[in-house]
Amino acid sequence: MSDKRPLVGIIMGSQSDWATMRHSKETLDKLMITNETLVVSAHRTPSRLTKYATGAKKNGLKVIIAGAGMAAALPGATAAITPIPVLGVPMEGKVMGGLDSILSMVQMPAGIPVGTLAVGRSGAINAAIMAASILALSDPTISRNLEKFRANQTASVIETPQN
Ligand code: RP5
Repeated sequence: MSDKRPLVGIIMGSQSDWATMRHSKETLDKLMITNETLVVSAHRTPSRLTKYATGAKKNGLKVIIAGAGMAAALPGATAAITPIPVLGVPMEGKVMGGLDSILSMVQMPAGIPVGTLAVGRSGAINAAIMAASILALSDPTISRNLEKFRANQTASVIETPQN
């Protein structure tokens, strides 16, 4: 790891989001990027969210990945408190596969952006890679790890489909 303190915070609105959000953690771990995880809900635990987001910058976090479903307020509410980049991961849900969640994250009012990724596992993985890209701008070790990760991914794509 390039730093002992977590550089990326992975937060989620519920334990039920972990099955998706663990992909963010697994991807950051592969990239050797220090991270921490926390269940925190904009609706159910607003004080926990305020404490976490208020302290995020001084605690050394550089990016927050926030996963949530339904009326997915967590990324936006986090971005309202902290100036560090917030990447939103919408959960797949019962309303048109997660359309409710993605719109809750994408439709932020001007001035408080949330970088919103795809619904579900792809979004969770891409949020981690996007966090790595942001960190790589100022961290040569993460930059090298990210280049290796992408080269390995490219090398793993077969040309001929297999049965
Ligand atoms: C959201 O409500 C959470 O992010 C979760 O995706 C959804 C449902 O939560 P549970 O009822 O499963 O705890 O706040």
